Amino acid sequence: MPNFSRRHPRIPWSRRQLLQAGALSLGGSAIAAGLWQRRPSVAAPHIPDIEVSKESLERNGFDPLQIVRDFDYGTVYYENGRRIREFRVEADSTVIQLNRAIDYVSWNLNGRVPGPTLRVTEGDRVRVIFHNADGHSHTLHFHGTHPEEMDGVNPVRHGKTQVYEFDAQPYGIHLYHCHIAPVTRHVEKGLYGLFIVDPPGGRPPADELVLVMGGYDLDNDKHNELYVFNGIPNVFRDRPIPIVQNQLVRLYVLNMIEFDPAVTFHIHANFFRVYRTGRSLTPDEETDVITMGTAERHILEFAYPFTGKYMFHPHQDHIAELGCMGFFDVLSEESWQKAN
Ligand SMILES: [Cu+2]
Repeated sequence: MPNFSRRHPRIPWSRRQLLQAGALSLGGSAIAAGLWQRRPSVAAPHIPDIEVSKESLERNGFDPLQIVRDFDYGTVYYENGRRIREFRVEADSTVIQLNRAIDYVSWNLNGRVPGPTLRVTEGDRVRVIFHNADGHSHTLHFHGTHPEEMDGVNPVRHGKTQVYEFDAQPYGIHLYHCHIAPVTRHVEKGLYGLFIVDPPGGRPPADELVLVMGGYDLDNDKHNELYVFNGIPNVFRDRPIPIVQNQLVRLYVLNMIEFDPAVTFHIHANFFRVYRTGRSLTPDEETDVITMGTAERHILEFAYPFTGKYMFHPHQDHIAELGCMGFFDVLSEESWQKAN
């Protein structure tokens, strides 16, 4: 069982460190955005009293809040002067409690939805040892550039192991997911995750967060009944993500919602800079709502000039009302230090 008491987010970069690194430049534009809202633009979710208890999260075996700052860099080896990052990923089925009323059989990777956030640097050799402990056949199909035999579309049957090995390229924020038909079913049930390829020189220091949007089609009718950030509905509505005032946040956001052609991602009371697919070191645009088709993902950077609790959600408000809803809890540096 995970020990939740130890799973507070790490102490982020101090404001001084960020200033030194030149990473704090957003405050002015964020204030200028002037989007302070006295009332939330989205009505309170209409599903009554369905929050997941701490006990349920422990039973599920993963905590969405812990996933927010959990990056798997693999085991590092050097072969012929080449850096190898080796990952172990196992597919299986587990029952997860989505809320007080609903248990759901998820198909997942390393016991969690989304699967582990695999993180490498461009040019690394990536070796993923994929074991399928589930009764159904599954695969891992990575986005990025690689040869055909590493494309992850050939079934890995129950009890079998497949090694996927390729060079990490190009840098950006990518993903992996199962590619067994019907892919909608295999993805909807939880077989997906982020694959971050850092640029060779890295990015400026920031408090880095992961949010993966998903949907659950509970009755197999090709419509989602519940929506989530990091696997569980409304979990960040009930337990906001703590961040620090005026500190640069780098958000890695992925849309893995099947059946809905596209969703948006919106944050309250602020603007963010968009690095589309993470394929650039300079922002492509600045906005407060961005449209993402399935499998689209972006890096969003922002800093909150005011303390307080601020919503984030898709602006398809019915999707937000069905579980894809969260808050950032913006703390002063002083209260952050006290809380940690
Ligand atoms: Cu699958």
